[in-house]
Amino acid sequence: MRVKIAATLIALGLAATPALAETIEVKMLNRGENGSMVFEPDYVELKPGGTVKFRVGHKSHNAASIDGMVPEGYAGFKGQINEEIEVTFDTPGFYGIKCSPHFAMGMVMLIKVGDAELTEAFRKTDVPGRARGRFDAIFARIDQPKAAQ
Ligand SMILES: [Cu+2]
Repeated sequence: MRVKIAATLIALGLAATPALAETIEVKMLNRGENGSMVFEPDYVELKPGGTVKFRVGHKSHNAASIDGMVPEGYAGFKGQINEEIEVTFDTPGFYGIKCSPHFAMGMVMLIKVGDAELTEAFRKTDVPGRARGRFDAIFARIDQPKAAQ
């Protein structure tokens, strides 16, 4: 019995190894806590090698990276409508994500990978008005902890 418990503890220890990559689920929704046409959550922080799984909450959405809002040299990705995709992020930096058909309605989110600085150029990337409003709200939330220090 004692041996069995020890073996279980070892197994648990291995499962908790920090190297084990994390996966965070983001839902694509017609309506969420922050209004209509949203990703929920709209801000995710990952370690390099972490994965976001974009889940279909409601139909007619997709997840795609926004040109100009990804680390330099990043190829980008684009899911099909109603497609649940898992995207692994290896390169540190900020990634702006949109739903292609609802970009103009402000359906966007932000992903931070590793240590990254939110540059002025990134903040000012040209996006539709409602997307601008959502991004500015996310940036304000990110900035808040710094201001409180
Ligand atoms: Cu959408």
